[in-house]
Amino acid sequence: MPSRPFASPAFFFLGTFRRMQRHPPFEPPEYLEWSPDPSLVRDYAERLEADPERARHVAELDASALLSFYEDLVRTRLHDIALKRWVRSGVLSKAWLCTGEEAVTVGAVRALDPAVDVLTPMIRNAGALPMMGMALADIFRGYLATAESPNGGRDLHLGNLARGILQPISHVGSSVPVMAGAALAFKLRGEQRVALTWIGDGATRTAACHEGMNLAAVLDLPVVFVIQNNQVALGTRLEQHSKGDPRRWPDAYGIPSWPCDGNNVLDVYAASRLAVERCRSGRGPAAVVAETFRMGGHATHDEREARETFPPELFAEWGRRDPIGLFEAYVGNKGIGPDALSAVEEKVSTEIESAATEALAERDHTPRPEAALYEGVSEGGCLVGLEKRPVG
Ligand SMILES: Cc1ncc(C[n+]2csc(CCOP(=O)(O)OP(=O)(O)O)c2C)c(N)n1
Ligand SMILES: [Mg+2]
Repeated sequence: MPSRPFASPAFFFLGTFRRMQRHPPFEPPEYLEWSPDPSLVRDYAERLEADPERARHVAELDASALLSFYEDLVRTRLHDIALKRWVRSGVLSKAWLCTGEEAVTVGAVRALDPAVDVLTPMIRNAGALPMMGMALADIFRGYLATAESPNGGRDLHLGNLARGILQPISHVGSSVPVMAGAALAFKLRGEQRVALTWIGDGATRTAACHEGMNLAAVLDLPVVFVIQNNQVALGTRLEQHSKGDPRRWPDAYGIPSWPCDGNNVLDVYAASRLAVERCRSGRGPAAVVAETFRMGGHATHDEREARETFPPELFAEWGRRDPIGLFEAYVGNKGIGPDALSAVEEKVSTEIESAATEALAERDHTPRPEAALYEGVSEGGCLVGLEKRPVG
């Protein structure tokens, strides 16, 4: 019999559960009074045990690994809260956040080997950047578009080839053929490396996405496509832009896929590990289909419209599934105490504050206009960066 640590809902009220600090002006109302729903916490754990292959990957995670997941989740949330504070205080006009979707990024990146693999994050995957080694201050510099920002203030889509991060393309779907191309390079060179990108539910409807996924399939390329179904594309709900079950979309290309609970970081991780394993062993592309929900607007400017796009009950339902709160409840029941979680939150919070302060101090470092014409333009593109990185 597998152990059932959640047999009694009362277990949660014995002091094992610790919630990260709330930030009332900057978080969805559903998160402010959050407390664990015992049935959801039970489902969370049971899902991880349901499939032996996934359970094997989760069972390998010790307390220190689980705390690393927590660190990545908390950093992703606090990064967004720092940006929202900047919006509210007039530093930025708007920011694109991933509130409620943090687990889709963290779980997928954790499945990669950051020393050899490459990824391209979409706007809701900024959490991937520090996980691949980009300095937090550089991410804030990107938003401020200062001369020292990673792309010299050209764009808030950030990359760092030396860290395996290809700068995303603003046109959604276009990163799909680019990552198929990176994977083709790995295959032609006989390198056991994997490329990964996220594709929003809306972005899956583009021609570029279709061409890229099809190319990856017919050439058996080592690329993982994480379909991030957050139920909406800008202000268009899923059922307004697509027919059929998103979990079946990869079937159209003959690409095997692993559906997962996008609010369960360990389920996303386990599904992504299986997808990455397939790619690394030369068996061709794989997809992970993560179901989640955008708890805010497309960006900070249309949060009110987003609340009108969906009924309040849906926000309430997904609000109960806060990926960080559920993870806190899960690890609390695995014996990770409140002090360990507090220490992580305190460390990350200090890092975020100091990175934001560092970047803000350079706020008036406007890029020289002529720098846009030549600096960083003629280095030979991504192949230079891909070759520079060590091969495992
Ligand atoms: C090819 C293209 N068409 C339209 C846009 C404008 N646009 C930016 S984000 C977005 C919605 C994308 O939705 P989805 O792929 O589901 O990602 P999400 O924003 O939900 O994470 C649109 C239509 C764009 N950037 N590129
Ligand atoms: Mg979407």
